[in-house]
Amino acid sequence: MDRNLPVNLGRVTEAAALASAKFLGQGDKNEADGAAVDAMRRMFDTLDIDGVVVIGEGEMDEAPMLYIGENIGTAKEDGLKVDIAVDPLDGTQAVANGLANAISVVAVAPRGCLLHAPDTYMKKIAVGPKAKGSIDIHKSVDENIKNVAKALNKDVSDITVVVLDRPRHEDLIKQIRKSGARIKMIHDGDVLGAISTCFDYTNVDILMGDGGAPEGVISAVALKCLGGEQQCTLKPVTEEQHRRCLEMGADLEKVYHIEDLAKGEEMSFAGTGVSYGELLDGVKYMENNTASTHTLILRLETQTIRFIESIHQLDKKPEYAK
Ligand code: VTB
Ligand code: MG
Ligand code: MG
Repeated sequence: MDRNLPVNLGRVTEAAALASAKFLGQGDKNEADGAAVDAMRRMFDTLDIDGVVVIGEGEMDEAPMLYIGENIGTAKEDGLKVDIAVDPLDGTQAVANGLANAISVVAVAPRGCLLHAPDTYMKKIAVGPKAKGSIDIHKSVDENIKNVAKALNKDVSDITVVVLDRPRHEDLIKQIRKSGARIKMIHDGDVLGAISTCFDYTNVDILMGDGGAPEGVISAVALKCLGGEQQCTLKPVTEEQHRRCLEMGADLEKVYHIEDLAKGEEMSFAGTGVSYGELLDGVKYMENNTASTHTLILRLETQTIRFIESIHQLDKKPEYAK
């Protein structure tokens, strides 16, 4: 894939972040999400790719923009054919309530390489590169924590597990506490949670728990670029979710490794902070009608990790991206 594509993906997530960050704490998650979706789509349409959305904001009838199957980009027949996975705003609730760690994310790979995951829950375990090879989703919480501690040369009491704060995780939380490890609870955003395991300064060692399957595909791309590991199983809860899994011929027993979610040797990821966070700063509004963004850009081919801090002159931006 074009080596400039990842940086252009950063432009896409920057635009979505700038468009949605102004709704921080305003109590309206749909408004924040809508602004992110719109800005993302318009910026995508400036890119010279022949893209298809495989992970998006719902089916065509339900979502007016960035629906699954939508064509993206200006390239036609002979252009670069890619799969696109988006979450224009992972953490709509976080933005609405003025909370941390909302991000805008996209992942891109050659056509056919990203799993068309059903919109259901997924049980996940993820670690960074130093603990790669030490997890097994079929083993107990306690065993996994002990094995990760061993791989990281840490005491179990120095291990931190990041978990989505949800009632469904009550038992998981009990098991983590019993093992002696620490817990970092997050309101939203298990994509960022998974990525955090790859950066020492976040002090997060393992992600555990059930989050969205679409988010699982996006974090698989990021973790692949960062050399981490993720294992997942589909976990439909409602009848509707079971139906979606069956329709897609999904196997509920299967352990999905990174390679099953994101195939091949070429892919890119970009994520921009919307609200404040440990790994990425949120959008900051500054003097003279400027705003700053903080973006993580990953490219598997070279495994380059870029953090880009941009200062935007808002009066020079198109209306949808400010
Ligand atoms: C997670 C989280 C998202 O959905 O995937 C979660 O990363 C799972 O669903 O930020 P529930 O919210 O129903 O628990 C989000 O919270 C929203 O997309
Ligand atoms: Mg979203
Ligand atoms: Mg989401």
